[in-house]
This record gives sequence, C-alpha cells and structure tokens, in this order.
Amino acid sequence: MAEIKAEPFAFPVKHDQLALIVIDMQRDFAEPGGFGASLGNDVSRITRIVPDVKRLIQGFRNAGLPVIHTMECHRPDLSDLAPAKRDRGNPTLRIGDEGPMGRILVSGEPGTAILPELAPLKGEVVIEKPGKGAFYATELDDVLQRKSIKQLVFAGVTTEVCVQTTMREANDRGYECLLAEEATESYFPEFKAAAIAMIRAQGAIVGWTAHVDDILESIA
Ligand code: C5J
Repeated sequence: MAEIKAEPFAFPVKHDQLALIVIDMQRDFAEPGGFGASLGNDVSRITRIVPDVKRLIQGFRNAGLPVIHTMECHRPDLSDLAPAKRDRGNPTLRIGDEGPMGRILVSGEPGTAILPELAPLKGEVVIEKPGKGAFYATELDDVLQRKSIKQLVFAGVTTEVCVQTTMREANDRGYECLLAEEATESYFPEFKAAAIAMIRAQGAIVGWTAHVDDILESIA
C-alpha cells in the first residue's frame, strides 16, 4: 500500500480517493483592512505560507486530483449570520460592515475573495461557508460523496479555528484527514503548534500531519 511519511505514523494513501481542501485563503484574513486585521492580528503571518499552499495546489492539479476551496462568508442580507457571531468581541469592524476592501466577510465583496495567487481554476469547487467548519450548512459532504473522496489533505487558515474545526467535522464523518504543516498558519504560532500536536495525538485521534514535500512526492 502507498504511504505518505506523516506523524504520528505513515498515512495510508489511496490516490483515487484523495482531495485537497484549501481553507479560507481569503484577502479578509491575509490583508490589512480585512477581518483578521480588524481583530488586531498580524496578518503578515498568513501571507508567508502562500508559496507552500500554491505548490501543494499545483501538485494536486498536476496529478489530476480534486482541489476544493472554501471561503468563510455570509449572504449580503446577513440572514446566515448569527448575532452571537457578529456581536462577539470588540473588533474595529464587524462582519457585514463596510471596510477598505468592501463589506467584511460578505459574499461577492473584494475582501472576501481568495488571494489572487491561489485563485480557484474554472471547474474547481468553491464552498462558501457561514461557519468555522466547512461542513456546517454547506454542500461539502455531498460534493465529496459524489466524487467518491474519502481522504482529505488540508491547507489554509487559521490552523486552530477553521482548519481544525473542519478536520474534526470530517473525521467524525469518516474521512481520513492529513494536515500539510507548512501550508497552514495561525496568527498565534503557539496555537498552530498546539493544534498540530492535538490533531495527531493519541494515535491520530483527529488525523495525521505531514510536510508538503512528502505529500507532493507521493502524488507526483
Ligand atoms: C477565523 C478562519 N479565524 N478561517 N476564520 O475566524 O479560521
């Protein structure tokens, strides 16, 4: 059986059941004036992983394997935005407010778009999600089942929020999950490290983690 070098042990890869999920590589999390910055975060940490995310995406495209993108965003009328989410904390701009890149985390606004370097190709699935997890209130599970996908490689941001939440949701639904370590990032380095440790602890209780080079070697 083919394997990807991973932690806490080798990932038994089935290439015909494998897809890449790129979580929320949006301007709103990576650029000044967006949602991440409105919460007081150093967004430059996010842009630093773009080259690794890009080569992972390219590797999947070259191998003819599915690449699925997600975007955290809400309908323009905010009917899918719970007050508990909008009113939380003390950001300079709240979801739905008008910022320098348009309305914060609203579908179709410039700031909500995926970073141009990582833009989806025509035909790639893009899931718009109102929650932190990509399965909540979306068609993701149906899409994966239609494509007979059972193994997911994860990239994107932030590691301990939307990436980890989606991995946990996927794990509960029976998908085998592998996190690409250099292709994910947090505003808090200690949270990234903790999320990686939690995911692969106790015999891969949520999933595996691996280096981008080892994933790419396996699908080349
Ligand atoms: C956050 C995300 N951190 N994509 N969203 O609010 O992780």
